[in-house]
Amino acid sequence: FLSHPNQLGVVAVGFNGGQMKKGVEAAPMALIDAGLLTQLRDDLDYEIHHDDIIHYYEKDIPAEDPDHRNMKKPRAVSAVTERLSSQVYNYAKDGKFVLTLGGDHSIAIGTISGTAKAIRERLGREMAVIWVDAHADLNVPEMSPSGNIHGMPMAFLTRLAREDRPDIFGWLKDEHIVSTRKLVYIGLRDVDRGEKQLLREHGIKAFSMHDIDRHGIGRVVEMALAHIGNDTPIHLSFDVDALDPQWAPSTGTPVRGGLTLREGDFICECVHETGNLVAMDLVEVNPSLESVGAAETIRAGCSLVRSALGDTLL
Ligand code: HAR
Ligand code: MN
Ligand code: MN
Ligand code: MN
Repeated sequence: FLSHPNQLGVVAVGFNGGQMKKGVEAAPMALIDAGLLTQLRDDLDYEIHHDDIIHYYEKDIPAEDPDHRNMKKPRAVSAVTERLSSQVYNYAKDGKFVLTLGGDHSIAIGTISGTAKAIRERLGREMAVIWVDAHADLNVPEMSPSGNIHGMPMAFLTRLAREDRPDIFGWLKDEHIVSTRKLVYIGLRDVDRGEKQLLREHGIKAFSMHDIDRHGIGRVVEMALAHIGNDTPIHLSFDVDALDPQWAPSTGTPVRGGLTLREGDFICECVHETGNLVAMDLVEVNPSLESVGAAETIRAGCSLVRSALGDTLL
């Protein structure tokens, strides 16, 4: 589905407004300083298109941003993701692979809407999303226990949550939306009550850690890809907290009992092997948390991205 499979558009998003902990905005810098883009260029032969800017979107962030429908910083997240959506769209509409380095997971509202729109225009097709995470990030604002928007992106992207105000996600149009039938979760283990109900009601495909223990990661990835179908463009949104804190301790909401780094890499490798991957997000690396584990978390993040881009396969 990529007209230029060797061309990589990179967006570095230093945004933390979808949750309350400082530090996640430093992740893109840390990942790039660790050599990620150099590795992709020199070892994997990608031609990198990057403005060499870490975007903090200061000018887009409003001074006044009171809560709305239980959402914290709704205008900031909306403005940043609206901008990000068009950055991602611009790469994807040219047929480049788009890699976005977050930032907290609220930025997926921007990345996924941008790829979905480009894929619709360019190929006339609906895209699928593989969401690898300890969390479902499917909360409708009113049912969110925290009000943090990084726990809500998939609700807005599927229209389970909707808001018409143009400054609070009203800019999301039909062309940005993903069908609940084309969404697959892997790695879930901390899902809120209301989210479980939505997963059931809408028959959303979800593989929890329990499923991975039961069937093994190989069978789970096979089932996830079978659900999507073998002729569908895929956007992979990888929250580093899907990994067990043993491999990725430096993240805002760690949950024990997660994926090994090898299982995370394996998911990425299998998605790469489909040949259908058109975009990837890596989010929620927070180098300021668990200072001992920061370097390890960053290395894990680099490994996941390299795996999704075809390293580690012979
Ligand atoms: N479900 C909880 C909430 O809505 C926690 C979600 C957040 N954590 C994340 N997202 N890192 O994956 O607040
Ligand atoms: Mn997440
Ligand atoms: Mn998470
Ligand atoms: Mn919880």
